[in-house]
Amino acid sequence: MISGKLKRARLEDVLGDVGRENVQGEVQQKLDVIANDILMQMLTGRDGVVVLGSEEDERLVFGARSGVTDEQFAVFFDPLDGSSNLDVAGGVGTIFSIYRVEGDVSGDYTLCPGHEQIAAGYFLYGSSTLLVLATAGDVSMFVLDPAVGTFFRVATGMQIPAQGSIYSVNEANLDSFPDGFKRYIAKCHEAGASARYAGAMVADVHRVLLKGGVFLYPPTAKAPNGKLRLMYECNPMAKIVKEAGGRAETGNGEIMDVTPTALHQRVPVIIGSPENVDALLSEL
Ligand code: FBP
Repeated sequence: MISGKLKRARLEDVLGDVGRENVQGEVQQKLDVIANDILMQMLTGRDGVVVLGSEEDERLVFGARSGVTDEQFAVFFDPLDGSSNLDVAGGVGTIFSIYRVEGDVSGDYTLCPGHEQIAAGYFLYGSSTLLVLATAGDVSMFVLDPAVGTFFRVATGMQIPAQGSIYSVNEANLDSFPDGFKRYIAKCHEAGASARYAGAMVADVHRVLLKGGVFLYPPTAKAPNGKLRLMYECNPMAKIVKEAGGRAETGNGEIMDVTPTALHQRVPVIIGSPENVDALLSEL
């Protein structure tokens, strides 16, 4: 449904903003709200989905029927990642993270570290609509065939290349990066590495997953903890890349080791091929 809305966006006049800010202080795009509503409706209606956390909602949302089925889940999601690309038909995505939940959690739920995720994934709405899904020990890719409205698996057991010549970072912030990041990026320049930055984490991490390299969102003067959100951007991407043999760090340890303190907390991000991440960490 979201993929269809995106493809018809300019025809249906659903581009532009809704004139109000979300809890992040970002101006909400119409499609952010549409995607959030679609996911909330779909997920809150499912038995077993007892906790929901969205980038677009200030607080956790509790499913209607906690304690009904043995299989209970908490789902965290970024309904539309890369919102700044919407008006220019650039790559955007939906990111999700799933945890198992024990017992009755009516109204009270403690956020868990990323290592406890049982599954995570993203949909990338690009030249094709695809799903990358990580479960224990496997990363698989599926492509939507719009003719039949079904996702078909096209890859399983995906592995990130050990090393890659791509670095993906918003270099406009370079001056306010910590020195170690500046040194690493200077070495990328010297080595003739390729800079690729779509401005959407889903698109940039997907490229690194397939081609190798590293995606960065370092701390900056403006954002000392970086910009990207732990529960529904960094943890799920970390699980996917790590299940595929990569690394996912904050600069002070693994992303998935971070004990969450808030639904919308931010952490610095260093995600990618093990050799590239090691090379960067050695500069920090
Ligand atoms: P949202 O669009 O979900 O708010 O995501 C944040 C994001 O767009 C990431 O996808 C992307 O990596 C980053 O912000 C780009 O930030 P910047 O414009 O500062 O480089």
